[in-house]
Amino acid sequence: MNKFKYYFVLLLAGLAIISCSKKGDDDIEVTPVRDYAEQYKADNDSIEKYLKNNYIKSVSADFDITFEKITDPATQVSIWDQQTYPLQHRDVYNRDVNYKVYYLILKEGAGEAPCNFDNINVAYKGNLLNGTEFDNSYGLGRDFSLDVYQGIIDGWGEIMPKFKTGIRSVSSTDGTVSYSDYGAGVMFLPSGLGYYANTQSNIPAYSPLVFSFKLFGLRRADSEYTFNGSSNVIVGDGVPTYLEDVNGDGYVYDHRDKVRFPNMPPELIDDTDKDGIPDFLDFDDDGDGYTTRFEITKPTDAPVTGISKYYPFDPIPDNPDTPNVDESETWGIPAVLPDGTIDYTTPGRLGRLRLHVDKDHHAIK
Ligand SMILES: [Ca+2]
Ligand SMILES: [Ca+2]
Ligand SMILES: [Ca+2]
Ligand SMILES: [Ca+2]
Repeated sequence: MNKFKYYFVLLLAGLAIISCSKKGDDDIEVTPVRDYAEQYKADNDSIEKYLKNNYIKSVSADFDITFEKITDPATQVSIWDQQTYPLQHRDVYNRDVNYKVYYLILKEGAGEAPCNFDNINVAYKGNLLNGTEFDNSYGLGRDFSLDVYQGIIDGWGEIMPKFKTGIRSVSSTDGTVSYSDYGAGVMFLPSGLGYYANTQSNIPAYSPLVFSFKLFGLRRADSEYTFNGSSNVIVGDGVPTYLEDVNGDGYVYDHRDKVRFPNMPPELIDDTDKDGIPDFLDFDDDGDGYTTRFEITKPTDAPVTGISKYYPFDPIPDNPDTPNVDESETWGIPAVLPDGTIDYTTPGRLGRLRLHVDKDHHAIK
């Protein structure tokens, strides 16, 4: 059986808020879920103890890393103290807990960083703090969405954006895809950013998790969704989610989610028109009554040609496989200049890519 699929099903099951254990046929004991802040204290103690009592035994040329318990402190320097891969941490706000999540950068990566809703291709290995391996993709890249509302644990979306993808190449002889210079690291997740109270195969409830990983590739998400009567359907608005991260911190959050974010710090919110819907889920970011789709649609008289109905956000080069068609779109979405004229032609001009969040745009025109 496909092990990946199996775990994915388990990931999807991770939404229960109570854990039950069966005691006999008609006696079901319901245990209330533990307090997140208290559990975090315990998890952080365990993780820091792990970091101080284990050392990096080896890192292979392709960034397979092994840890082992320190048996000779004279020669084995703890993960905590070693300086080859200085221990990093990131502050994460989740369920009213201010987490400090530790991670190691083995290699940053030469490609692009995903945002925390993008789709990634990643090889990984998961261990408990006692060393037990609970999952392994055996060096193969697997596709995941970092979107927590599609079932993945919160910790992945918080740490993967600190890394960059690799450079993809396709073999001209057999079409094999390979990656070089990919990001590689290790994250040490408290259970509150993992499966928490939900027991998984080989993972007891309330387990901190250690993932070592290699970030190969990514596919950008465009996350706006509509409800079609029975479920949410992702349709996007033409602006990729990572470009809707207005404050540029690499992350977007749905601050309407009061379970995850009961008291969302304002500096984590990307909501241009402050209508309570974050830009990456808002069809009209600037609240001017014109949808983003409309605002980034090329007018028929625009001095641009190309394959798309919409302005691209990154220049699109000509496709060498279709020599008779010019698909290049080098200008991208225009900037509105202070005097009200529209500049289609200067790449990188300040204000570019921001037409859809500029509520004065239509007033100027
Ligand atoms: Ca979007
Ligand atoms: Ca942000
Ligand atoms: Ca909004
Ligand atoms: Ca608008």
